[in-house]
Amino acid sequence: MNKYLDLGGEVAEALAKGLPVVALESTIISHGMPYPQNVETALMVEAAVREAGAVPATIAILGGRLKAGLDRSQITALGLRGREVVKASRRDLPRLVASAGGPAPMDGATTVAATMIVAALAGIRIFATGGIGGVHRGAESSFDISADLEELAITEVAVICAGAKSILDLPKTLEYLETKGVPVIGWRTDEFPAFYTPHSGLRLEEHADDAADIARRLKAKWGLGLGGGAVIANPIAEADAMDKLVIDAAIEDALKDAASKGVKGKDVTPFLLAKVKELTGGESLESNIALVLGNARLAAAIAVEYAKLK
Ligand code: PSU
Ligand code: MN
Repeated sequence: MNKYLDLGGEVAEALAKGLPVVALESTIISHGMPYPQNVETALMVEAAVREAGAVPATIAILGGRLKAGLDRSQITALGLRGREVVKASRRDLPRLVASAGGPAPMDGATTVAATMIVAALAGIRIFATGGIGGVHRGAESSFDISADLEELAITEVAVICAGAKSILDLPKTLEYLETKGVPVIGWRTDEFPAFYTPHSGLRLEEHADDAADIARRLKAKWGLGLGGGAVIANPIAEADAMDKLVIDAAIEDALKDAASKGVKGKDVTPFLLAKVKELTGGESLESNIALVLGNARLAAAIAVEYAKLK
Protein backbone atom coordinates (compact mmCIF):
# COMPACT_ATOMS: atom_id res chain seq x y z
CA MET A 1 0.00 0.00 0.00
CA ASN A 2 1.25 3.44 -0.87
CA LYS A 3 2.10 5.41 2.26
CA TYR A 4 0.12 8.47 1.15
CA LEU A 5 -3.09 6.48 0.57
CA ASP A 6 -5.95 5.55 2.92
CA LEU A 7 -8.61 3.04 1.93
CA GLY A 8 -12.15 3.25 3.28
CA GLY A 9 -13.04 0.24 5.46
CA GLU A 10 -15.43 -1.36 2.99
CA VAL A 11 -13.06 -0.75 0.08
CA ALA A 12 -10.09 -2.28 1.91
CA GLU A 13 -12.11 -5.36 2.75
CA ALA A 14 -13.40 -5.78 -0.82
CA LEU A 15 -9.93 -5.39 -2.33
CA ALA A 16 -8.43 -7.87 0.14
CA LYS A 17 -11.06 -10.41 -0.86
CA GLY A 18 -10.77 -9.73 -4.60
CA LEU A 19 -14.36 -8.48 -4.77
CA PRO A 20 -15.42 -6.01 -7.49
CA VAL A 21 -14.76 -2.34 -6.72
CA VAL A 22 -15.64 0.71 -8.85
CA ALA A 23 -13.70 3.98 -8.48
CA LEU A 24 -15.63 7.27 -8.72
CA GLU A 25 -14.19 10.76 -9.19
CA SER A 26 -14.84 13.85 -7.10
CA THR A 27 -14.26 16.81 -9.45
CA ILE A 28 -17.68 15.97 -10.87
CA ILE A 29 -19.00 16.61 -7.33
CA SER A 30 -17.10 19.85 -6.61
CA HIS A 31 -16.82 21.39 -10.08
CA GLY A 32 -19.13 19.40 -12.36
CA MET A 33 -22.53 19.92 -10.76
CA PRO A 34 -24.17 22.45 -8.40
CA TYR A 35 -25.15 21.73 -4.78
CA PRO A 36 -27.30 19.90 -3.73
CA GLN A 37 -27.65 17.81 -6.91
CA ASN A 38 -23.92 17.05 -6.81
CA VAL A 39 -24.17 15.36 -3.40
CA GLU A 40 -27.46 13.62 -4.21
CA THR A 41 -25.97 12.28 -7.45
CA ALA A 42 -22.75 11.10 -5.81
CA LEU A 43 -24.75 9.17 -3.22
CA MET A 44 -27.14 7.73 -5.84
CA VAL A 45 -24.16 6.65 -7.94
CA GLU A 46 -22.67 4.82 -4.95
CA ALA A 47 -26.04 3.10 -4.37
CA ALA A 48 -26.26 2.11 -8.06
CA VAL A 49 -22.80 0.52 -7.89
CA ARG A 50 -23.80 -1.43 -4.78
CA GLU A 51 -27.08 -2.60 -6.32
CA ALA A 52 -25.14 -3.94 -9.28
CA GLY A 53 -22.92 -5.99 -6.99
CA ALA A 54 -19.75 -3.92 -6.56
CA VAL A 55 -18.28 -1.69 -3.85
CA PRO A 56 -18.03 2.05 -4.67
CA ALA A 57 -14.79 3.92 -3.93
CA THR A 58 -15.22 7.66 -4.31
CA ILE A 59 -11.76 9.17 -4.56
CA ALA A 60 -10.52 12.55 -3.28
CA ILE A 61 -7.72 14.15 -1.25
CA LEU A 62 -8.63 15.14 2.30
CA GLY A 63 -6.19 16.87 4.60
CA GLY A 64 -3.43 15.97 2.15
CA ARG A 65 -4.21 12.22 2.30
CA LEU A 66 -5.24 10.31 -0.82
CA LYS A 67 -8.57 8.63 -0.07
CA ALA A 68 -10.22 5.74 -1.88
CA GLY A 69 -13.64 5.35 -0.32
CA LEU A 70 -15.35 8.39 1.17
CA ASP A 71 -18.23 8.31 3.63
CA ARG A 72 -21.45 10.26 3.33
CA SER A 73 -20.28 13.21 5.40
CA GLN A 74 -17.04 13.52 3.41
CA ILE A 75 -18.96 13.52 0.11
CA THR A 76 -21.40 16.10 1.48
CA ALA A 77 -18.58 18.39 2.62
CA LEU A 78 -16.95 18.30 -0.83
CA GLY A 79 -20.27 19.07 -2.49
CA LEU A 80 -21.03 21.98 -0.16
CA ARG A 81 -17.63 23.60 -0.73
CA GLY A 82 -17.86 23.11 -4.49
CA ARG A 83 -15.39 25.12 -6.51
CA GLU A 84 -13.54 26.28 -3.38
CA VAL A 85 -11.95 22.82 -3.29
CA VAL A 86 -8.79 22.50 -5.42
CA LYS A 87 -9.47 20.76 -8.73
CA ALA A 88 -6.69 18.21 -8.59
CA SER A 89 -5.19 16.61 -11.68
CA ARG A 90 -1.86 14.74 -11.99
CA ARG A 91 0.35 17.77 -11.42
CA ASP A 92 -1.50 18.90 -8.31
CA LEU A 93 -1.03 15.65 -6.38
CA PRO A 94 2.49 16.32 -5.00
CA ARG A 95 1.70 19.70 -3.42
CA LEU A 96 -1.59 18.46 -1.99
CA VAL A 97 0.00 15.34 -0.52
CA ALA A 98 2.97 17.31 0.82
CA SER A 99 0.56 19.70 2.57
CA ALA A 100 -0.28 16.90 5.03
CA GLY A 101 3.09 17.50 6.69
CA GLY A 102 2.75 21.30 6.85
CA PRO A 103 0.69 23.86 8.73
CA ALA A 104 -2.31 23.82 6.37
CA PRO A 105 -3.27 20.37 5.05
CA MET A 106 -5.27 20.75 1.83
CA ASP A 107 -8.25 19.07 0.24
CA GLY A 108 -8.57 18.27 -3.45
CA ALA A 109 -11.26 16.94 -5.74
CA THR A 110 -9.76 14.51 -8.22
CA THR A 111 -10.25 14.77 -11.99
CA VAL A 112 -10.42 11.72 -14.22
CA ALA A 113 -6.61 11.76 -14.47
CA ALA A 114 -5.97 12.02 -10.73
CA THR A 115 -8.72 9.52 -9.92
CA MET A 116 -7.07 7.02 -12.28
CA ILE A 117 -3.75 7.52 -10.49
CA VAL A 118 -5.23 6.97 -7.03
CA ALA A 119 -7.36 4.02 -8.23
CA ALA A 120 -4.26 2.36 -9.70
CA LEU A 121 -2.35 2.89 -6.42
CA ALA A 122 -5.25 1.25 -4.57
CA GLY A 123 -5.50 -1.65 -7.03
CA ILE A 124 -8.83 -0.61 -8.54
CA ARG A 125 -9.09 -1.14 -12.31
CA ILE A 126 -12.60 0.02 -13.13
CA PHE A 127 -13.77 3.63 -12.87
CA ALA A 128 -17.11 5.26 -13.71
CA THR A 129 -17.68 8.93 -14.45
CA GLY A 130 -19.77 11.23 -16.65
CA GLY A 131 -17.44 12.48 -19.35
CA ILE A 132 -13.69 12.55 -19.87
CA GLY A 133 -11.67 15.64 -20.66
CA GLY A 134 -10.21 15.84 -24.15
CA VAL A 135 -8.78 18.04 -26.86
CA HIS A 136 -10.48 21.42 -26.67
CA ARG A 137 -11.83 23.22 -29.69
CA GLY A 138 -9.15 25.61 -30.89
CA ALA A 139 -6.41 23.44 -29.34
CA GLU A 140 -4.27 24.15 -32.41
CA SER A 141 -3.73 27.63 -30.99
CA SER A 142 -4.52 27.26 -27.26
CA PHE A 143 -2.69 23.90 -26.77
CA ASP A 144 -5.54 23.00 -24.38
CA ILE A 145 -5.53 19.22 -24.15
CA SER A 146 -6.82 17.59 -20.96
CA ALA A 147 -4.33 15.69 -18.82
CA ASP A 148 -7.02 12.97 -18.78
CA LEU A 149 -5.89 11.82 -22.23
CA GLU A 150 -2.25 11.51 -21.21
CA GLU A 151 -3.33 9.53 -18.16
CA LEU A 152 -5.38 7.16 -20.29
CA ALA A 153 -2.19 6.57 -22.25
CA ILE A 154 -0.18 5.40 -19.24
CA THR A 155 -2.32 4.34 -16.27
CA GLU A 156 -4.00 0.92 -16.11
CA VAL A 157 -7.58 1.87 -15.34
CA ALA A 158 -10.66 1.54 -17.58
CA VAL A 159 -12.94 4.58 -17.61
CA ILE A 160 -16.65 4.08 -18.25
CA CYS A 161 -18.13 7.37 -19.53
CA ALA A 162 -20.78 8.74 -21.85
CA GLY A 163 -18.15 9.86 -24.35
CA ALA A 164 -17.13 13.50 -24.17
CA LYS A 165 -19.00 16.77 -24.40
CA SER A 166 -18.95 18.68 -27.62
CA ILE A 167 -17.45 21.61 -25.69
CA LEU A 168 -14.45 19.58 -26.92
CA ASP A 169 -13.19 18.81 -30.39
CA LEU A 170 -14.40 15.21 -30.52
CA PRO A 171 -12.63 14.16 -33.74
CA LYS A 172 -9.29 15.43 -32.38
CA THR A 173 -9.97 13.74 -29.04
CA LEU A 174 -10.46 10.39 -30.79
CA GLU A 175 -7.31 10.94 -32.89
CA TYR A 176 -5.32 11.63 -29.75
CA LEU A 177 -6.60 8.45 -28.09
CA GLU A 178 -5.68 6.46 -31.19
CA THR A 179 -2.16 7.90 -31.21
CA LYS A 180 -1.74 6.99 -27.55
CA GLY A 181 -2.95 3.42 -28.07
CA VAL A 182 -6.06 3.77 -25.93
CA PRO A 183 -8.89 1.39 -26.89
CA VAL A 184 -12.25 3.14 -27.18
CA ILE A 185 -15.02 0.57 -26.88
CA GLY A 186 -18.59 1.52 -27.77
CA TRP A 187 -21.12 -0.10 -25.47
CA ARG A 188 -23.73 -1.55 -27.84
CA THR A 189 -22.91 1.20 -30.33
CA ASP A 190 -20.57 1.80 -33.25
CA GLU A 191 -20.57 5.54 -32.68
CA PHE A 192 -18.73 7.70 -30.15
CA PRO A 193 -21.42 9.22 -27.90
CA ALA A 194 -21.47 12.98 -27.35
CA PHE A 195 -22.41 12.95 -23.66
CA TYR A 196 -25.82 14.72 -23.79
CA THR A 197 -26.79 12.84 -26.93
CA PRO A 198 -25.97 9.30 -28.07
CA HIS A 199 -24.67 10.53 -31.41
CA SER A 200 -21.58 12.38 -32.60
CA GLY A 201 -21.44 10.94 -36.10
CA LEU A 202 -17.94 9.63 -35.31
CA ARG A 203 -17.42 5.92 -35.94
CA LEU A 204 -15.71 3.61 -33.47
CA GLU A 205 -13.81 0.52 -34.59
CA GLU A 206 -14.52 -1.42 -31.45
CA HIS A 207 -17.81 -2.25 -29.82
CA ALA A 208 -18.98 -4.71 -27.19
CA ASP A 209 -22.36 -6.12 -26.26
CA ASP A 210 -21.59 -7.74 -22.95
CA ALA A 211 -19.64 -6.92 -19.83
CA ALA A 212 -17.73 -10.21 -19.77
CA ASP A 213 -16.38 -9.45 -23.23
CA ILE A 214 -15.09 -6.07 -22.07
CA ALA A 215 -13.52 -7.64 -18.97
CA ARG A 216 -11.63 -10.12 -21.17
CA ARG A 217 -10.36 -7.34 -23.42
CA LEU A 218 -9.07 -5.40 -20.41
CA LYS A 219 -7.42 -8.52 -19.04
CA ALA A 220 -5.74 -9.09 -22.41
CA LYS A 221 -4.53 -5.48 -22.64
CA TRP A 222 -2.89 -5.55 -19.25
CA GLY A 223 -1.76 -9.18 -19.57
CA LEU A 224 0.10 -8.17 -22.71
CA GLY A 225 1.98 -5.59 -20.67
CA LEU A 226 0.63 -2.77 -22.84
CA GLY A 227 -0.20 -0.60 -19.84
CA GLY A 228 -2.47 2.38 -20.12
CA GLY A 229 -6.21 2.68 -19.82
CA ALA A 230 -9.29 2.18 -21.95
CA VAL A 231 -12.43 4.17 -22.60
CA ILE A 232 -15.76 2.37 -22.45
CA ALA A 233 -18.20 4.74 -24.14
CA ASN A 234 -21.76 4.22 -22.93
CA PRO A 235 -24.32 6.34 -24.80
CA ILE A 236 -26.96 8.19 -22.81
CA ALA A 237 -30.41 6.52 -23.08
CA GLU A 238 -32.59 8.16 -25.76
CA ALA A 239 -35.21 8.94 -23.11
CA ASP A 240 -32.68 10.99 -21.12
CA ALA A 241 -30.91 12.61 -24.07
CA MET A 242 -31.15 16.30 -24.93
CA ASP A 243 -32.31 17.85 -28.14
CA LYS A 244 -29.19 18.21 -30.27
CA LEU A 245 -30.08 21.72 -31.47
CA VAL A 246 -30.71 22.95 -27.92
CA ILE A 247 -27.47 21.58 -26.51
CA ASP A 248 -25.37 22.63 -29.52
CA ALA A 249 -26.64 26.21 -29.24
CA ALA A 250 -25.89 26.31 -25.50
CA ILE A 251 -22.38 24.99 -26.09
CA GLU A 252 -21.69 27.58 -28.80
CA ASP A 253 -22.84 30.38 -26.46
CA ALA A 254 -20.79 29.02 -23.59
CA LEU A 255 -17.66 28.83 -25.77
CA LYS A 256 -18.15 32.44 -26.92
CA ASP A 257 -18.58 33.58 -23.34
CA ALA A 258 -15.44 31.75 -22.22
CA ALA A 259 -13.46 33.30 -25.08
CA SER A 260 -14.70 36.84 -24.39
CA LYS A 261 -13.91 36.50 -20.66
CA GLY A 262 -10.47 35.07 -21.41
CA VAL A 263 -11.03 31.92 -19.33
CA LYS A 264 -7.87 29.77 -19.41
CA GLY A 265 -6.23 26.60 -18.15
CA LYS A 266 -7.98 24.40 -15.63
CA ASP A 267 -10.87 26.90 -15.30
CA VAL A 268 -12.07 26.29 -18.87
CA THR A 269 -13.92 23.02 -18.32
CA PRO A 270 -15.72 24.00 -15.08
CA PHE A 271 -16.67 27.36 -16.63
CA LEU A 272 -18.19 25.70 -19.70
CA LEU A 273 -20.02 23.07 -17.63
CA ALA A 274 -21.61 25.71 -15.41
CA LYS A 275 -22.50 27.95 -18.36
CA VAL A 276 -24.16 25.15 -20.33
CA LYS A 277 -26.20 24.22 -17.29
CA GLU A 278 -27.29 27.84 -16.81
CA LEU A 279 -28.21 28.24 -20.51
CA THR A 280 -30.30 25.06 -20.65
CA GLY A 281 -32.21 25.84 -17.46
CA GLY A 282 -31.13 22.71 -15.72
CA GLU A 283 -32.22 20.28 -18.43
CA SER A 284 -28.59 19.39 -19.07
CA LEU A 285 -28.14 18.63 -15.38
CA GLU A 286 -30.94 16.06 -15.50
CA SER A 287 -29.33 14.37 -18.50
CA ASN A 288 -25.99 14.48 -16.75
CA ILE A 289 -27.35 12.75 -13.63
CA ALA A 290 -29.08 10.04 -15.68
CA LEU A 291 -26.01 9.20 -17.72
CA VAL A 292 -23.70 9.03 -14.69
CA LEU A 293 -26.05 6.51 -13.10
CA GLY A 294 -26.04 4.45 -16.29
CA ASN A 295 -22.25 4.50 -16.35
CA ALA A 296 -22.06 3.41 -12.71
CA ARG A 297 -24.26 0.38 -13.43
CA LEU A 298 -22.23 -0.63 -16.47
CA ALA A 299 -18.95 -0.15 -14.60
CA ALA A 300 -20.19 -2.36 -11.77
CA ALA A 301 -21.19 -5.07 -14.26
CA ILE A 302 -17.71 -4.92 -15.84
CA ALA A 303 -16.04 -4.98 -12.40
CA VAL A 304 -18.07 -8.07 -11.46
CA GLU A 305 -16.93 -9.86 -14.64
CA TYR A 306 -13.34 -8.68 -14.26
CA ALA A 307 -13.20 -10.01 -10.68
CA LYS A 308 -14.21 -13.47 -11.97
CA LEU A 309 -11.19 -13.54 -14.27
CA LYS A 310 -8.65 -13.11 -11.47
N1 PSU B 1 -16.39 16.71 -18.26
C1 PSU B 1 -17.64 16.60 -17.78
N2 PSU B 1 -17.85 16.71 -16.44
C2 PSU B 1 -16.82 16.90 -15.56
C3 PSU B 1 -15.49 16.98 -16.10
C4 PSU B 1 -15.33 16.89 -17.44
O1 PSU B 1 -18.56 16.42 -18.55
O2 PSU B 1 -17.05 17.00 -14.34
C5 PSU B 1 -14.34 17.14 -15.15
C6 PSU B 1 -13.68 15.77 -14.92
O3 PSU B 1 -13.20 15.71 -13.59
C7 PSU B 1 -12.50 15.78 -15.89
C8 PSU B 1 -12.11 17.24 -15.81
O4 PSU B 1 -11.45 14.92 -15.53
O5 PSU B 1 -13.33 17.95 -15.75
C9 PSU B 1 -11.28 17.66 -17.00
O6 PSU B 1 -10.78 18.93 -16.80
P1 PSU B 1 -9.70 19.54 -17.81
O7 PSU B 1 -10.42 19.72 -19.10
O8 PSU B 1 -9.27 20.81 -17.17
O9 PSU B 1 -8.59 18.52 -17.90
MN1 MN C 1 -7.42 22.09 -20.09
